[in-house]
Amino acid sequence: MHNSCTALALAISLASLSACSPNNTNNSSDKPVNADTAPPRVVIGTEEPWASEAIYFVLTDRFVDGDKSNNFEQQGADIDAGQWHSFNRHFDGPEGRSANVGYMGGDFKGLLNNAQYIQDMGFTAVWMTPIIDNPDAAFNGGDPVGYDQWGDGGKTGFHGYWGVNFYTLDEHLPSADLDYRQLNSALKQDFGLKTVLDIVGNHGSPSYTAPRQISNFGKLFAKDGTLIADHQNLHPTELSDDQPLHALYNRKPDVAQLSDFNENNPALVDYLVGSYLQWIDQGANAIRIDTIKHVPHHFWKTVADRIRAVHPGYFMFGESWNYDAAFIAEHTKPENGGVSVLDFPLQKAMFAMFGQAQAPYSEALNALHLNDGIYHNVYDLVTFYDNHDVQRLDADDKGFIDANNFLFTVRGIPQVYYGSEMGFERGMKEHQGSRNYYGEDNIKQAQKHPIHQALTRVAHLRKKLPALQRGVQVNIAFEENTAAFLRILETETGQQTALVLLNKGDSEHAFALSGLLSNGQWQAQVQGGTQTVSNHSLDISVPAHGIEVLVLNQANNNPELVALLDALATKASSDTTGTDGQNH
Ligand SMILES: [Ca+2]
Ligand SMILES: [Ca+2]
Ligand SMILES: [Ca+2]
Repeated sequence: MHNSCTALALAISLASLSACSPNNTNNSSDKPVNADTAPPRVVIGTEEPWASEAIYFVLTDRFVDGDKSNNFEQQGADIDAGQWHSFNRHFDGPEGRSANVGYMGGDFKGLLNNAQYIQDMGFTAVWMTPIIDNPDAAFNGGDPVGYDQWGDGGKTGFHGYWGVNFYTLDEHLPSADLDYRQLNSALKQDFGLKTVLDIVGNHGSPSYTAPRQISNFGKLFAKDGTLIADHQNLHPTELSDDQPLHALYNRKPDVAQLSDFNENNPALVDYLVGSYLQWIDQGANAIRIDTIKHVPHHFWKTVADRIRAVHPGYFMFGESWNYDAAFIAEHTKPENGGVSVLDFPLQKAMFAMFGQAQAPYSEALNALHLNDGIYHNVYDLVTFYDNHDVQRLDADDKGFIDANNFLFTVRGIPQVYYGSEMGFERGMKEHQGSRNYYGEDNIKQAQKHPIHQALTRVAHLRKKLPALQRGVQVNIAFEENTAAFLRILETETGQQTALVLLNKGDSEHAFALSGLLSNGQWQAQVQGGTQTVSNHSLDISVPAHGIEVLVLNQANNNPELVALLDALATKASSDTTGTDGQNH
């Protein structure tokens, strides 16, 4: 077994070594061509099936309202003279801007009605915000929220992260003829879209600091509707061990005024795991874990083990909102559950490279972690330049085009936040409009937008090229405005190397590449035609804010590159000794 892996397995990580087993064959149809000659080495970043996906992330309530009958516009209007109603809680900001912390009508129907739009851009998966039942009113405690004003007071659970019943869909999402199972089924069968379930394990709803408890805030219900926990609007330190309804909660505050779950209570673990398994059974293909760092590793290890006991190899990634790679990488270790993470350190670098700062491409080098083994497998990380938590990318159209060209070619599984295909609410933070309602008018506009056009091009390139999905990344040069790197995939069933050339400058750039390139006929994916590499060098120009991807469908023959790959293999092999031996 070691011999077949020797070659390469990557400086990356130990997980990949198991993929080198000769018995591990993959018959998927997206394999590169040229399978005639069995190569002596195996070079692959990851065999994780999710590496082939590209994820479009929607805040479901803010995407498209496809069914007015589930908007519940009068919800909460009967409480305290209507001040805690849940629908359309609007804030005006400066310069015509606005934000909203109420429900705005987006639902499963609106998502399904626009699935073709998502598929056409080149995405293969949709991540939706949590689908579970949230409180039926705005929160009447906490710090008041306003435009650009952080707080939960007056905010609703439109985002889904304030669960009160983890087994029931929030009433704003389904339609009479479209529940979660039906949505998943239709997205897959008709549009080839997988789904990511967003789960919470850290907390329920806002649960204390209110003048009085209203609606279902602070409560937790079982699948059959039985009340199983109630914070009773008490500060966590005031909860009592003598009150059974307090047993599922921790005794100290954690995030905001949210009820913090007691991860050491087996009943709590059973409750949550049971709900996750229920939704997976209804068709969720992967899980994104909210606030993962706010619950100890042992909890996630238990959750992952129990899910994978039923669904072997199930892919999960967590939101550990931190820019220290060593910190967030802890989640990726098998002993902590083997959960991939959203790549916040690379997000920070992308924000700097493609936003107002226009930092050089070299900014990314410290965040890529290609060969240092910090992450269990760096190729499994979910990469993004913005989402609902962070400020939207503050860039002009060219910056967004540059960002997408990088995101869809660099290592990792790309995730794009709804609306970024047209620079929607660019530069905005939460409560400044970053989560505003998108709607079909914007979807129509987006299809004519230059960001959308360039995104579609590069997303389809990634979809077509296995090397961009799972190939080992070898950097050639990361400069001020240009980057050049290889993505190398050599397996027993075929070989493909992609040379990625990026230019975020305002003028055409003439790349003069020598070294690391293998001789042969490379196919230019953007400009078209064939480029012949001889003497391991290539001269080629890439337009301003442009991209070229050249593909070689044969084993690499460049001595310098082959030596480099072999050196990485030796390192991976020695790293393996004594650390993870039971897997080999
Ligand atoms: Ca609706
Ligand atoms: Ca609700
Ligand atoms: Ca916690």
